[in-house]
Amino acid sequence: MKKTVLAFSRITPPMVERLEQDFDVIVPDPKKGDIAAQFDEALPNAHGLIGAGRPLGARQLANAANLEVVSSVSVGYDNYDVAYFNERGIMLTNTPDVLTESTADLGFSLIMSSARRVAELDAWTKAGEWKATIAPSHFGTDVYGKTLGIVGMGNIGAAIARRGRLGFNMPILYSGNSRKPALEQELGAQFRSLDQLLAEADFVCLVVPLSEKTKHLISRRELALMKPSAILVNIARGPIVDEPALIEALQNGTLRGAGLDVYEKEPLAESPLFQLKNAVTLPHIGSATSETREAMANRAISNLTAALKGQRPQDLVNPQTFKG
Ligand code: 8YV
Repeated sequence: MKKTVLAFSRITPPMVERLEQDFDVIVPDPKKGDIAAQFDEALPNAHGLIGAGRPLGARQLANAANLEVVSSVSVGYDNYDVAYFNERGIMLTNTPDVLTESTADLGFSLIMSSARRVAELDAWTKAGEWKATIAPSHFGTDVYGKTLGIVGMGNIGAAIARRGRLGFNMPILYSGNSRKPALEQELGAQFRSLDQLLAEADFVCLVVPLSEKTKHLISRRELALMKPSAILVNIARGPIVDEPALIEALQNGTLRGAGLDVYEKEPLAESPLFQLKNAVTLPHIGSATSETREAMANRAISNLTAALKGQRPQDLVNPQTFKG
């Protein structure tokens, strides 16, 4: 008998087709009524869950008696209660590597667009405001040769640092839990404490996973350490930054600008950020290219399939749950 896979967010038709080769697949469909009700009804029979963007823990999974694996179509796994998964022996997989370069591209585009006010001046031009040669009040700030601070030098952080160092001649600073001798060698990257990095960098790029330790890592005190001419880029997770404190710094001009892809609450419905010309606000698109989303989907399907066939999945977050 085929095992059952339940999708907890929308998955594409090619994903469904690939999964159906091995499994019975249930994808809650808004056309058939309440999605949450369909999910709850299918959950007790599900052996595997696949999707992204939905918190899963004791409350949501209490009825998932047959659940063996949750395959997340994301690299970050802060949505999942890993301690609970471990207790239940449920495997959790993610999709690292395949999104590294796309996400780094997005991080770098936030650096560029914040510095050169790309989004703001695009809106200004389209509003018909360009009536004479632009004034110094429209000038941006250079990226080339400025100091880039990477908070969290993992794969994505390193890919952003490479773009900065090799493409833009930027001295690289980084902070985090461990030294990276290979990157120090490759890019001349220099390790700093977070406070030192914040004080020295012209661009601070946040690329740390969200955890209890990194929640509000950047709060009022940390923002005050940054140069008033500096730009903060967050492509990691919203709660890493104390958003009201950031908004205040942007309003007061104690920080030049921010490039944001993530927020404390998503989707970002209403926010004082919408009034701020010095904030670039993107709708969490770090990995959102067709190629990368397809690669992530395939990686997630491979992880799920391996787990449900008793093989060790390539990207197992909690190895102690593998009983192979
Ligand atoms: C995901 C992300 O697309 O991978 C991650 O951790 O943040 C994004 O790439 C998103 O979480 C799910 O839609």
